[in-house]
Amino acid sequence: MKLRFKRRFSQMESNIIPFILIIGGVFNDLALRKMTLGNMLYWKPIFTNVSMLMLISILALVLPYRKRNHGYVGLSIFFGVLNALNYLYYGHYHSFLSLSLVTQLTHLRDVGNSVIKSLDFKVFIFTIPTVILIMVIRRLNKTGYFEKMKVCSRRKEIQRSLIIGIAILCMVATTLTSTDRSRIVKQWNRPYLVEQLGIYSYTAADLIKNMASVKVHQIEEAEASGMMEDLVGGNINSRKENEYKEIFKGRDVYIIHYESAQSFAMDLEFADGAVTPFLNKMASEGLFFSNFYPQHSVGTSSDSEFTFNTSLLPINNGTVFMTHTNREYQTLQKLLKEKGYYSISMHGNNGDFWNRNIMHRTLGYDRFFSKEDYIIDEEIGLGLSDMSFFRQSIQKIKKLKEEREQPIVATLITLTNHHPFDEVDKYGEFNVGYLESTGIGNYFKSYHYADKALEFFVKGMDKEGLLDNAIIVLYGDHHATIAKADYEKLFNYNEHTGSYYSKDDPQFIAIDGALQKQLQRTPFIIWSKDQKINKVVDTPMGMLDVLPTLGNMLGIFNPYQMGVDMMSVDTNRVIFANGDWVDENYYYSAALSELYDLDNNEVVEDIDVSNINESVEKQIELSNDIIENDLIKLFNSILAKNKDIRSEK
Ligand code: GP9
Ligand code: MN
Repeated sequence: MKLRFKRRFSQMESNIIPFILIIGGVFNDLALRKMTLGNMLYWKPIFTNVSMLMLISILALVLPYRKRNHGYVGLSIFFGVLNALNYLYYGHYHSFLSLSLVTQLTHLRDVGNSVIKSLDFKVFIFTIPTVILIMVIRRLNKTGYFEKMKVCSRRKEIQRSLIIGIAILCMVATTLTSTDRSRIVKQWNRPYLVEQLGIYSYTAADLIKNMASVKVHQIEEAEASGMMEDLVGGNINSRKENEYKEIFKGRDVYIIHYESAQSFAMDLEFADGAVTPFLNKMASEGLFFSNFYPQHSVGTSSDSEFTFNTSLLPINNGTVFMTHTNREYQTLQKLLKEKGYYSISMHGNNGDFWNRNIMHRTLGYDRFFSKEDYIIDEEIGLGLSDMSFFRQSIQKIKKLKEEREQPIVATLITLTNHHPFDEVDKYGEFNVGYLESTGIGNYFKSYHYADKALEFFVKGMDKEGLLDNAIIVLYGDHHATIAKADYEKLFNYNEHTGSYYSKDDPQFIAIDGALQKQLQRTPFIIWSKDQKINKVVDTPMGMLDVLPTLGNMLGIFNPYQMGVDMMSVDTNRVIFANGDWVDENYYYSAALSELYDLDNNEVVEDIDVSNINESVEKQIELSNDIIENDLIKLFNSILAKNKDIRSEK
């Protein structure tokens, strides 16, 4: 027994460096999951990490013995950087990095600045394992440890790491549920994969999927045709006449893509008044969807533009605007152009941001006015200030209307109200009381500026007589990635004591589950000067439902839409690209596999939602398949072929 222990110990001793490397890698994953997803001590990811780190550490074993420590240090640095980048990315996008995002590098450079500006110094935690490893190697070098160590045969060491690593992986694999397996293949729910399997297994799975450039799954023509027939048939059969049909037909359509505008702030007032007084006025005068979710994924602004125009979900392993511009989509722009509209988009940032120069053509816009089409007389944040953007855009629209008889549809994409909201000296005065100098307080200052710019635009357009036969369609494109600690400040301030409730105070409001999801809602308003429709709709609505709803009012119909006409339903389920969903009563978090009651934000255990989850996954898959496999183009070609065959008979 003693001899065996001695042998075991000397084996451990001769592997102290890889042992410290693996412990350090596990520590980094624990820290990452604790600081992002919140949960940490769960056995599956820990075991999976040990096996993955063991298998990856073989890379150092192939080096000559005296170079191995460099290899171990290099791997340790890689693990630290991988976790640190994921930690920073999660803070901005509430998801984890994917190789597919590499195509977004141009875009990430700019957003990267705002991520760096909000750099959280906890990120340096991920350097600790490497520092310790280097110190131990230095120490052992001094004692001549590596010279004295008996070098085992490389083949044996590699064999041992392979056997143990694969054995642990197989053991974990036997515990995977069907949901786990399906999510590993699809990978649109990254937080779930990291939570269940740890960052190293998720990264390896992502690498394999992207390197193999595996499509969601290849589809035979017959299968594709069947799927599309069901979708189109379902849309045609479920189409219901309602009083809003063609109510705005032929009017000019001004679409405001309202950057980072969240609905919760519309109810807030401070010493200087409401955060968004003009937006609130528009909501009270128009058709206001007060329970609206933009359904964006990692593509944020561009996802919202995509879903608004196509009534398809964003993909979750990348961004359509960057990687799927060469597909055929049926869009609002194309459908209105068939009715004689001239279609333009306008934005005060570089045209290559989010690849808009390319993707706006794919969406069917006739003209895209980007930064180079404007006089950059005032910059705030990522580009031209909203006030200047709107002032110049009114003149461009006025000129277009003078030159053209036809109705126009114009999408104006705002920019100033963008993370990290730190140019408070340029937003104008707006006192936010106890929230002064906080991230959320700066957001309200920035939002208040954007509200003033919006007011300037609407009044400026009206002064030019451009609103008499028009509608304004406004949507908040996504939430503003406000830190949870900031939301807690807003909800847990005790104005009697001038201090904040502590987390164990019974009055403390935790920002999680359904409340966190509902805070991410954004406004959706269809407004007209004549207040033709003046109503609040609180049925849950997603960006998917915009084209069906607005299209009915404009007299257009998209047979490939995946949303519903909100004016024809009194119940609805909003689904998200990561498998989450929300309806009138519940919010389901796919990452946590938890169901929350919307009334009290409590977790509900006694309701089986597996059927709903299955149907949600089918809808996500259908949307992904349509995009990945270009099924609209395929189906249109099948229809054209059948038409030719019919006409030959
Ligand atoms: C960039 C602007 C903001 O031009 O649309 O993009 P976002 O960072 O919100 O996706
Ligand atoms: Mn945006």
